[in-house]
Amino acid sequence: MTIQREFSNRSKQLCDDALIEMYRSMVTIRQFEDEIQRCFLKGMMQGTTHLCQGQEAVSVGAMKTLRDDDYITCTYRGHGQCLARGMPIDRTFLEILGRKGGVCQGKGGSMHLTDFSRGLLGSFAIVGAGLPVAVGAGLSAQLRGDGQVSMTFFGDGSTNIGAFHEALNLAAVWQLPVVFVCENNLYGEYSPLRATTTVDDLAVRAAAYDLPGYVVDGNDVLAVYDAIGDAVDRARRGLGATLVECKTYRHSGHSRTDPATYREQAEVDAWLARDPIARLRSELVEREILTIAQSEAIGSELLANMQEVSHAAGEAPWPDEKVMREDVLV
Ligand SMILES: Cc1ncc(C[n+]2csc(CCOP(=O)(O)OP(=O)(O)O)c2C)c(N)n1
Ligand SMILES: [Mg+2]
Repeated sequence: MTIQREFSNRSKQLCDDALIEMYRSMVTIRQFEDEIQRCFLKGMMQGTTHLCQGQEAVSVGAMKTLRDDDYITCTYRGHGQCLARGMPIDRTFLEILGRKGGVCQGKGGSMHLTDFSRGLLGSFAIVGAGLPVAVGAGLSAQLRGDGQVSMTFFGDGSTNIGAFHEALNLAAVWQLPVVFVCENNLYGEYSPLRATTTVDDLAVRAAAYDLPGYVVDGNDVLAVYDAIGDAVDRARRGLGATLVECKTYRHSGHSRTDPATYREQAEVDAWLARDPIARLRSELVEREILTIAQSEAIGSELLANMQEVSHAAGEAPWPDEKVMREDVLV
């Protein structure tokens, strides 16, 4: 089975308002991550951060293809997916700072954002751990037969983990409605993909399970929407799972204060020139859906709100001690 690189152009059917909403969503994620990084550096955040600046198009393009009752799992680098799925900015911020009012009552933090009401079954800090859970959700959807789809996000590094192969195998054998979305950002922690993996296109691994493998430009939100839309369609029609590899890049380091000095500046510059937000903005301006002035106004409006949310989260109380003892299995 060969890799597929051409997809339906369903994005042509998106109305202007939908495109502007996707733009707003990507800008929101970028500003959110920038603000979380500032809070982290100020010592306001416990633990660590894994930010997704540069990868916003994958989250936004993918979420746009889903129904409200679909399921999602993601990784510790999952803030973007949660926000794109509609997790409220303020409650997400509170959660990451470990405060009262957070989506998980401040007990999950950055790496465990979860919201069952939105089908967000969990962010997983263990590499590859979200895939089998998504397969289980896919099995439940198949048994109910109501056309739900389960989508799981993971990094390139996860494709070398046993759970990745077990998940693809089971999804293939049982023809489950699962969409495997690999965000190939070319690095697993501080190791370039080539140091740990012998293939350039991770989508070829789908062939081992007789599943379709798609490769798409993960910095082009409309291309992501087209490709993942096709995979979701297959799943909903009972045709089974697909592995979609989105080629993308994280602008910052792996986590915390990683300066990412293991990357060549020329490589970083080349990817910054392909910034997914700037690309969508150019396209919308070219198509006369948005003016530069309007895009700047959107940026300022969202930033003012983000700063307010961040300030309020920093002032918010810690969870009550009683709450800390709830939901704990002893
Ligand atoms: C099973 C397991 N092994 C190792 C780690 C440590 N670890 C955390 S993130 C990471 C890199 C994963 O890279 P990738 O899947 O490409 O995701 P990215 O961070 O690039 O989004 C590793 C090895 C872990 N969390 N879980
Ligand atoms: Mg990676």
